[in-house]
Amino acid sequence: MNDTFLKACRGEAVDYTPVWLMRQAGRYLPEYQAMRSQVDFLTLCKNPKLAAEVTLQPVDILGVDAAILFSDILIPLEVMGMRLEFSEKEGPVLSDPVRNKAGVERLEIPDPEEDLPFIFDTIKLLRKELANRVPLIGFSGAPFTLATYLIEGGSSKSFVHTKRMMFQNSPAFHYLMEKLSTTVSSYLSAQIKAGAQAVQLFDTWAGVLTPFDYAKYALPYVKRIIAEVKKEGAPVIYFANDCAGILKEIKKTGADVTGIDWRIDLGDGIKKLGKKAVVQGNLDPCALFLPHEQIEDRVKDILWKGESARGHIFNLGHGVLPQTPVENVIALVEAVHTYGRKP
Ligand code: 1CP
Repeated sequence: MNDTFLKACRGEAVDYTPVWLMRQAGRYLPEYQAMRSQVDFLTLCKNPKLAAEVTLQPVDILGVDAAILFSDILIPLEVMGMRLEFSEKEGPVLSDPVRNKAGVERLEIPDPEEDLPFIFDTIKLLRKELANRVPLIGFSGAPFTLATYLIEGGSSKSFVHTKRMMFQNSPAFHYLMEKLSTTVSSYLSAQIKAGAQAVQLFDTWAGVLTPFDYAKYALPYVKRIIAEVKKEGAPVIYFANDCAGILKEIKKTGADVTGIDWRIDLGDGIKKLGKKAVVQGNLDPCALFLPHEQIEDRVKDILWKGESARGHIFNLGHGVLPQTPVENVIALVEAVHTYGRKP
């Protein structure tokens, strides 16, 4: 069994630096595109057989050291009572955004196993199909990031509705964060009970907050979720995109592993988190457009810097972009496996 990834999460000694990639399943893979030409995105997420197939594609094609459940962070918002659509152009659209107390009150706290059975069926099917080849990672959006989608009604640039609600209607905002935190805790715990061997909390938009506001409006909920989910015994990874300005606060999350985006030098990130930290990251996803030798140089640099932490899991600093050439992603994984061998 390849448990290198799980050992690295726990800060244990490993033979080589393990690697997996955020968004390793998806549009850059022709095999994924073939599947998507047959079914729409939400149908794919809700069909355990197809979702499991798409989850396994990068494991077979790239030879990564972990699989990540194919789903989306917005899926649980549907069973909280929101109408969710993915439009080809605009991305996710949530109708009737939540902008006040009444909106928060309407949201239901789901019973994950009861309301999202396909998630747990997919996890169980994947554990069977993986047969311990590599560990399976489950995931959820972190409450602040989920709140931005609920409040904005989709993607955003300025997050003006989110911050306005945060500042002008703090009680309603905190009430929303409470409901989301309860949902995320039970959702991640249920994923681990069903067979997920590690879980990642994606806080994609946490970096739009000032350090003060991150500490006040987001961090307490992240801490609470991580403390709760850790009781299940599986490692918890916390990834905040654009984390450089808030790393001092992120140090307090209690996560087993901290994901780092590419905007900060990995060595500097480790200095801020302390040498006891286990880190994940942080190649710029656009570095995959470089020639192979230059990808290798950047891999070596990141591997070398990762050595100063208690543990390092190689990853990109954010998700694989749809335009990425597959052969470069394969070359990346090979380079990590070649140069990440421990003497
Ligand atoms: O057209 C398509 O096929 C849909 C594209 C797609 C895919 C492949 C979306 C729509 N989601 C996903 C899968 C997905 N999303 C995974 C699968 C597992 C893997 O990594 O291989 C994961 C973990 C996510 C998580 C996710 N969804 C995040 C957090 C991670 C990140 O990238 O920051 C976020 C923010 C979303 C929202 C989302 N889902 C999809 C879109 C277009 C968006 C909007 C992004 C935005 O607001 O800019």
